[in-house]
Amino acid sequence: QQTLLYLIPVAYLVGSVPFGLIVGKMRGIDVRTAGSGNIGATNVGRLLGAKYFALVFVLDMLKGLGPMVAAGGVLGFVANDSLTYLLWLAVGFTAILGHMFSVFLKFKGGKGVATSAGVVLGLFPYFTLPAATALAIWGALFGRTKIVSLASIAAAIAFPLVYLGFAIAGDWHPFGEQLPLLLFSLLMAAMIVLRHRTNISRLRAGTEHRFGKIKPTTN
Ligand code: NKO
Repeated sequence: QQTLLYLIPVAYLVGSVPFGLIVGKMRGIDVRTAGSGNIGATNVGRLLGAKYFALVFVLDMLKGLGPMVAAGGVLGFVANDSLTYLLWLAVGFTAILGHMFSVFLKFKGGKGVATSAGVVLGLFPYFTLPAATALAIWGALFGRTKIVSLASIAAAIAFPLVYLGFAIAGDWHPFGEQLPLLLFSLLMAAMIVLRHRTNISRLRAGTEHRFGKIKPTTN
């Protein structure tokens, strides 16, 4: 447990590494002042091409997966009580916070979709159904609309709802891992949706970017 406490600030630092910005700079652009102005995989891909989307997505995802697997390894991938689960989840949560409020970017940052996906992957086999559902919704919405933000927001909202649905329909035992996992999923979803505020305004105004097209608006 104590080791997990030490991992929390480490996860924050790892999450803070702005891979989208770094990759953009290596190609001579500041992604914060082009496209949507976001440092995420979507904006880098929008500006530099699909290969760069994949690269930044994987790197940002590893920022979530890495700390989760490290913390899981410390525990032997089994936690015996809610507090230990909370500490384990806190490691992933701080990685996401690092990405969103980076210490290297004056506490600005990304929207947390890829890093959250990494944290969720690191919790396998927990969240298998919510993750599969979120992924399916993401794919279906992106396929139909080509709007990444819309797909991300819908996937993020579906994630805790599916978890809650299955927890209640199945065997609800809040004193093990389920309550920590539910709280974590709700918090993560709320943060992702909040970080998409400017996207939501653009969606409502009908001016949101579709993948492949660049409009010269920032934020
Ligand atoms: O530039 O504001 P923008 O249009 O870039 O970007 C909006 C976008 C920001 O997010 C990203 C990361 C790209 C992630 C693509 C992820 C594809 C698969 C993940 C689906 C599962 C999501 C689950 C969420 C929480 C569990 O949105």
